[in-house]
Amino acid sequence: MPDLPPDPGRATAATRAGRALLLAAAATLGLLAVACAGSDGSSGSAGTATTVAAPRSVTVEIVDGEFDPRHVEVAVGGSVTWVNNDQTEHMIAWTAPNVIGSPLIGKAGSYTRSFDAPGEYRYYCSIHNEMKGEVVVR
Ligand SMILES: [Cu+2]
Repeated sequence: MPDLPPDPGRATAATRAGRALLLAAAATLGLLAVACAGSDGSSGSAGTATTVAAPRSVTVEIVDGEFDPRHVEVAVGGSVTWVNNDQTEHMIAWTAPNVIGSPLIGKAGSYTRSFDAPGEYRYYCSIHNEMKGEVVVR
């Protein structure tokens, strides 16, 4: 035969208050956890959205006496390959920084250079000086 507490109404109210506090605390912790997860996720995606990563490798076609595309971007440590789809030979020379250019690139030939430092690398064809291009490394 169960004994009732001396003051059931008061005990119940206290128990309810305690449960409400616990629920509020749990809800707050839960919201904080969700908020943290949300901010972590959004900061990651915001970072990739504002700075689109440059590709690791890029191909530039040489056709009709032009570099196509003339402007390319590549990641630091990445490489650019020039493919000669023209009928004549071409040869890449660098304006700055001053580095050795390519050997002669014959018909259907190609030349690949990797870039280890960020910067703007301008080049031209040492046979046809009007042919110009640029590689941005970032
Ligand atoms: Cu040329």
